[in-house]
Amino acid sequence: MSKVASIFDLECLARERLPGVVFDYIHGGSEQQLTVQRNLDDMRALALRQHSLRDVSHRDTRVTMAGDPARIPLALGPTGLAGLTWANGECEAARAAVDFGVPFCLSTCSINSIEDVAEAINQPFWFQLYLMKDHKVNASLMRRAHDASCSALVLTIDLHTQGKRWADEKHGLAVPPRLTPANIMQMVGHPRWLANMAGSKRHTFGNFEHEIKEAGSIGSLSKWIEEQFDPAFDVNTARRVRATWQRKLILKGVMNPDDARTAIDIGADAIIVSNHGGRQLDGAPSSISVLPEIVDAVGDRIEVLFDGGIRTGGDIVKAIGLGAHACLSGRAWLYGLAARGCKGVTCALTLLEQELQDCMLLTGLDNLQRIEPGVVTAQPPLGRR
Ligand code: HOC
Repeated sequence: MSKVASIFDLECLARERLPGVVFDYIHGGSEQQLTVQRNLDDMRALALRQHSLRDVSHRDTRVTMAGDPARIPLALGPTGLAGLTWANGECEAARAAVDFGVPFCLSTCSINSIEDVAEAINQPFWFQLYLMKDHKVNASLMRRAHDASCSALVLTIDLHTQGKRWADEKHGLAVPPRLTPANIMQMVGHPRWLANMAGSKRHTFGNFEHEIKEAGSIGSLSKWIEEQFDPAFDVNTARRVRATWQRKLILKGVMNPDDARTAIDIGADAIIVSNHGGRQLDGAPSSISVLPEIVDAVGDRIEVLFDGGIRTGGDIVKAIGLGAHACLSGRAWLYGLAARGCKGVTCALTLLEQELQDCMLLTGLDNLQRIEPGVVTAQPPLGRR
């Protein structure tokens, strides 16, 4: 088995192992993928300034995220269809997260259901909610998350429609994947994936099997989302969710100071600065570029979490250095899951932790919550004044 040195290696393994229809879904973004690229480019463009004459033999990376302990400041962010990359993928990823000691967030659009994950880990986890037009479905999902002891509800606010992912449209992405001649060729060409998927408990959206009649086989995903998801979702809807859900509430998809202040106003416990990994509004700025102004706007009145372009431990330091309390990542762990299941997720987390430790050693940090200004900067311009 090839040696994995970075998240980028896991990405390559995922690309090799998955049929194109599945890999393109997890890897891609909307339209021209401008925002996907910005998340990566802007993160890379930041510089880390070192302080070397410091004793950093003791380093503390622990933090609490929305009240839950995390061994490193990173939670596994919600990602749709993870269970199409590996049999029972959401349960496998949740197990890896629990064993490692970081929060796991299950997507509404997962293959394993809320109950599957609760049974697999027997520990609290986070549940991400998309609001449907049918309020009965929303109420039922919240009730089920509550009954499964979910400690936090992550309410995604940026999916009034699904960003158009051109690759998914060309593949005719459906759930379960549609058996077109091209897709059959791809699947047959990936026998390890095919054999593994045969062991899957489910092949469609586990959370909707009893909620939405046609959820057993969804022909066109984007059409289904248009039909089911609620474009009327506004601040009053978010207030109603707050009134219903008594545990921690996190608003995901905050990209401007106004929405951040509204989150405080409605009584959310945390926000996630996120452009949905560049999968929604193509052309949106990178999440890292808007983080400082959002942090300035809300101060420490709410926990500010960050998502968007985390591929190394140094990226976590960058986000925290610019004011985030902690981070979430989607693709980094998904590549691990797609490459090697539960072990691959553990591998992704271990790599990120090692890189985080190295970055702390080399920048002179013993505690991430006390990063002084100036550690994370724009790359200084070349040349003398
Ligand atoms: C496959 C379900 O987070 C994504 C999801 C949201 C879209 C829901 C569709 O693909 O970015």
